[in-house]
Amino acid sequence: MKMNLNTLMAATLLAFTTLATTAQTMKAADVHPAGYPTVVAVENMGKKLDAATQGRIKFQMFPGSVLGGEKEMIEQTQVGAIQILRTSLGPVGPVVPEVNVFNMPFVFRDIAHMRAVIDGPIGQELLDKLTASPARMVGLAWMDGGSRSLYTKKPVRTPADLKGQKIRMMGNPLFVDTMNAMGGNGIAMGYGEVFTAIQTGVIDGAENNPPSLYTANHFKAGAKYYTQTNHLIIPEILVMSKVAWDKLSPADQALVKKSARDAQLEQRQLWDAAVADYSAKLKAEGVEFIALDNKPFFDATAPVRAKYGAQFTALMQRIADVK
Ligand code: GTR
Repeated sequence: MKMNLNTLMAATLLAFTTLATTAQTMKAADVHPAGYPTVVAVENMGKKLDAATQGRIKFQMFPGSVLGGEKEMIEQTQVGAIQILRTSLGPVGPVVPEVNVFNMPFVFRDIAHMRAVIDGPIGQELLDKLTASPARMVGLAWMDGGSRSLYTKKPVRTPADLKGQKIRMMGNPLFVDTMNAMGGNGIAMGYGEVFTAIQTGVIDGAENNPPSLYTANHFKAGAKYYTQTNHLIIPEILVMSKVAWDKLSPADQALVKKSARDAQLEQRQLWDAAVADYSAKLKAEGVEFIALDNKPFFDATAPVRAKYGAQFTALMQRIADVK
């Protein structure tokens, strides 16, 4: 059948309209600077999506907290001002309480255990719970945030050493309770305020993984002792604003999910290299790594697991059963 000119024009117009309505340049945000494993993995994800969709889906990366702290960025993602957000799961807890199961102290035995859980059915269930919640965010993938340990101006070896020390925690009451149970005084504060707070003595220290401690320069503010408590192993999460998600066709949604999963695996490689690299750099800068048996900190935080874990008993057992 021969297409007449009108049909051809109508078809062309339709194609352009479809393109115009579905093309999206998505703002992607992260508190970490350019070059950080999460930032690189998300940028690469954007490049692959751009190529696979002939430019219909692109990311524009805003690293280094330029769009705000994590709490603010979560809010912007919920309303659709940010389309792609990589955040710690920590500050997502107050918005979606179901995810707090991964935010509990010592809920994972070690990094390998955390990875086995996020890669498996429980990881998918939690992404789905976030998506199904009223938070207006779609859980795309997990990323590695390693394991968090204490860094302070004075050396810490036991919970008793933390007495009277003000330690910055991420904005989630669960973490303030965790620090209080560990022996210190937990203070909730945005990541961007920590440097000055240590420098001016508003706080005595904080807790994080080696890549964050190095790239945020907190050791230069005076926190030179890095005590290997490994009290929190919190996965990072990659989410899309529901506003942006709803504009995608089902095929594009599937493509985004698939590339997010690829980004999860790529970030993991970058992460392992970054932990080794930044740990060496911290030591070279004179940061003292204090190795210790963290059982006293594990025992001290039992009441926190009891309080916040009461609603997750069955799920926590399933997590513990993952080999
Ligand atoms: C980092 C994490 C960030 C942010 C930061 C913090 O480990 O990657 O997303 O949550 O910790 O302590 O605020």
